[in-house]
Amino acid sequence: MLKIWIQYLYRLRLVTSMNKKISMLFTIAAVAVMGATLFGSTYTQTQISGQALDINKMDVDVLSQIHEMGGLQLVMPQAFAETDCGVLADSGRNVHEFNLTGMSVTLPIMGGKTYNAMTFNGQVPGPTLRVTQGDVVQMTLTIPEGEVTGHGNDMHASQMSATYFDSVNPGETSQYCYIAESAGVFKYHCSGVHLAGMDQHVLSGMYGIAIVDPADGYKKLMVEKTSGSGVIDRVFYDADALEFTLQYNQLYLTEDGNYDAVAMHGHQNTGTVVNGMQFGYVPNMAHNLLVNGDVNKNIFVAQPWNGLEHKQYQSQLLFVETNQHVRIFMENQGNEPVFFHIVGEILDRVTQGNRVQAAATETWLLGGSQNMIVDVVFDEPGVYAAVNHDYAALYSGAATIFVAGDPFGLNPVLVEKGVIPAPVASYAYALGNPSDAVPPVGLHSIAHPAVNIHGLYTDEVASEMKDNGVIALWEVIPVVAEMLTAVPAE
Ligand SMILES: [Cu+2]
Repeated sequence: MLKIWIQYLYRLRLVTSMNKKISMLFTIAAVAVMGATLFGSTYTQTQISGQALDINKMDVDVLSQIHEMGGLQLVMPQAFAETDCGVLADSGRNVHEFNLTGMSVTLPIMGGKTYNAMTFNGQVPGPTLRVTQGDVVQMTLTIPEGEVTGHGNDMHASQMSATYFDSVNPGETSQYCYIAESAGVFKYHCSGVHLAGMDQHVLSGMYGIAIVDPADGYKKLMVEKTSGSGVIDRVFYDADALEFTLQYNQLYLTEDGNYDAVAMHGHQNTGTVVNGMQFGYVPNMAHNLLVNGDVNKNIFVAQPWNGLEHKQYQSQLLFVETNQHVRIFMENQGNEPVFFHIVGEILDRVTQGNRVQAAATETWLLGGSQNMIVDVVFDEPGVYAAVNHDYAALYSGAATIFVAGDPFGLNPVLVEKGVIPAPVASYAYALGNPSDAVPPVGLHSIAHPAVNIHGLYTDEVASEMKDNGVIALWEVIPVVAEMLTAVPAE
């Protein structure tokens, strides 16, 4: 297959420029021969004869390896506008029902205030949809009676006329279906009321992502290492990875928490949010206690969501193991660019759609409504800040803390105090990872050791998660704190 593709590519190039190329080669050869005759020469035979690309002499193995690693394939996805839910439901493909409810709610912002949010299902971002390339998505949008405005829904994973996702009035339900033809991360968002107010609805919270796993799965990850000066020693990681989602956006708000269109048009944001919150993934009191021995001794410069009273909004950290394949699904939902960088790490691979864009790069730029998958391995135990390296964004909320391994040497303490039965490879085994940064399980997911309730959720959403067994850390932390501070029995 690969060979056919190469031959095709070769033929295409050759045929389109055949005549021009041949005459050019003759010219080069003629000049070379003339030069060699006149001056005595160092030209090789190959140079003199102007030998062209020979498919049989190419290192097909190398190309095959590039292909294996997710390298460039010149394959255009077919445009597909199938929307008949009945036909698609009986097509033999897997069908995923994706039910969204448009609702306006009040949600907190940093600093103890609230804002008038617009949401899908009472959470910001909306639920993450995960399907496999070729699956059918059946999207149903319901707007409850009494909702203040109509809403629409545009899923970028679809390829169909915008007329299908026109707005839905309060008290009504609408549905469309499509085949997720292209793999990658894709935004979905409210399209306003016949496009009017789309900016307000999206920037107030009506956005989310669909992850479309490639039909043939994810590729293993190659990280280039050295085993000596000038000696490359590549390391390969299995396609299975611990996965996270990070969605960037901004808030544009008036003093009383309403959408500020003037601020938006002037690109003067109120704050930068990651998964809906400013500084949502920084240490909290439990981390203060574990690391500093005191709930009130802050580890990080800004801990705005610190305190049990914040419940689902209390900031949480992202825990990974060292030497573990980590995959981050990212979307820029906002109006400003994201210069994604992990302080202390290098982005081992950047993929957009299902095509590798870069490897071993320090920062990657995401424009508005653009996505990427970042594969990274944290080599050393430590604390790493994933930031938007636009300083205005970084200092207004776009700093997300990853903790790899056991950088604080807590294992002996946690085991001794009975918090964990045995040493662990990451603190996720003791505290879990925040639910809003954990995507649904896909083709090559490593299961998170535990998940805690964290996110810009209404109390109803948080309570439903609790009923489904997701850990409410605000209830667990006091117990852990007691274990840690208890005086050992005589
Ligand atoms: Cu809307």
